[in-house]
Amino acid sequence: MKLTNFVNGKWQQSDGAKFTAVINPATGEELARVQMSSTGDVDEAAAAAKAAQKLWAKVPAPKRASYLYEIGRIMKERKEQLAQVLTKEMGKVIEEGRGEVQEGIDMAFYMAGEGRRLFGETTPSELADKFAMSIRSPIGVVGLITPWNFPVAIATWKSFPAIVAGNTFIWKPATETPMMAYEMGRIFEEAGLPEGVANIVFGAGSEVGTAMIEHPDIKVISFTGSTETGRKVAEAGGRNLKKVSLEMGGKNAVIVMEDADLDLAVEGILWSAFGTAGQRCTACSRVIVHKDVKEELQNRLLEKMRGLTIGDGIDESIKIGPVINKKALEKIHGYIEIGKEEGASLLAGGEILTGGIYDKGNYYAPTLFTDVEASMRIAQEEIFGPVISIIEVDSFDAAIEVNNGVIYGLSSSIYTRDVNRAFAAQRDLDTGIVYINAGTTGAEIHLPFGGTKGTGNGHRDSGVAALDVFTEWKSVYVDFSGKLQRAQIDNEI
Ligand code: UN1
Repeated sequence: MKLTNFVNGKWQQSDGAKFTAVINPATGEELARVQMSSTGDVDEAAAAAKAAQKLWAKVPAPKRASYLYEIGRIMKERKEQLAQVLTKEMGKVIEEGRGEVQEGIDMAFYMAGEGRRLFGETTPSELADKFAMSIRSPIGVVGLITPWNFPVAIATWKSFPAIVAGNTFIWKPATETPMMAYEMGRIFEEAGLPEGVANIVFGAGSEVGTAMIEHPDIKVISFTGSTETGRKVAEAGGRNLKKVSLEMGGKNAVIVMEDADLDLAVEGILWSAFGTAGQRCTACSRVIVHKDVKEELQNRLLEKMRGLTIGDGIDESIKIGPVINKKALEKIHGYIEIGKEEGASLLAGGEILTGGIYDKGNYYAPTLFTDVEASMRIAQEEIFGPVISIIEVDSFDAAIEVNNGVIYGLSSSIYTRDVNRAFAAQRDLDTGIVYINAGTTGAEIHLPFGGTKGTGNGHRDSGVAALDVFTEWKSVYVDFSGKLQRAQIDNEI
């Protein structure tokens, strides 16, 4: 299978295009080959998107939304097939593959509803017989750069609000997971989305991403990926006076207080730390535990970890799939070495799995470190793999301080039965998402998604907040007095 760009409603290959392999991380098998596009391909897509946007902006928003209803309907009909492709190219276990596709379906229907809202505001004018309102106006052509860990959901968080608001888009999916983008392109076609509204350009960030950020006709860049790359996107975007929305790393913690329901906490920790093999930006990678329950929590975690099945996630009995590629495997393992050198105690895991299927794919053993100091690198840096670091504290205040003592601020969680502490925590935890008595993952699409500090730059994906990224305010004054009325001069109040 050869994956080529989707531009102006057509699948096309540029002359002399190079291709690269798409590999199933569970088996090492080649699934497809994907085009590595050039700056010229981005130029072509931008021209198509620009022409299409002029017409698309004039389509009534409820009509634009009707395409989203159709896209959602097709995704729902094909949910199982999409989940299978997703699991094969990304590696997450099939149950989570289905969950991610569901997240995209939810986003389609939710944003379709926005077609009949897209609320603006009316405001009294300071002059008589004058009407004032602010409306959400589309921005133009937007560029979407998405990661491999949520190849469908994150793309829908960005593309659906973009189009319902009257923009057209160019989407650069991650090189590791282009098959889901191909599937979505087919769905856009089948839903009858007008040509040029949705464009997909495959390729490397260094070439395609850079070309998008530099392109004068692309007005917004919405990026999800590493903080390192995000910073470069922001710098280049700033130079080009673009609106840049960034969604980046996390170092999310679960806090377990001495009054917590420990069984519940153990389940929440395991699900949010080892789900998606720890490759979520919301993944739990630190457990901040009160000293009185540390031993007990550790023991229960260790016991439950023994029951985790690791393998090819296409098999329903598997709980933890592979990590995305060999480079990720090396990076995770590097952190284990660092943790040991720093003096943390390794209680479980800490190895690249070998033998049988493990030799073909990229499998890392679920890992538990304890006696971790909050300042250690394993407790500060994003590992993006199935690794938990346990940090002991002796008070609620210390737990909050440790939680907030990292450069990231995406998600956090606290287990406590004390309602006062729970409310204090939601106020004091410096993250964009806070969970009380639940793990750090599992954000729902109709709430804003994003984080503080090094996680973002003030914007949010998902929820109604996504419309703030893809619209700008237009203030409209209608003077029906029939005479010249001068604001600030003729109306002393
Ligand atoms: C991500 O890891 O980039 O909240 C997205 C969650 C999912 C989305 C994660 N709904 O864990």
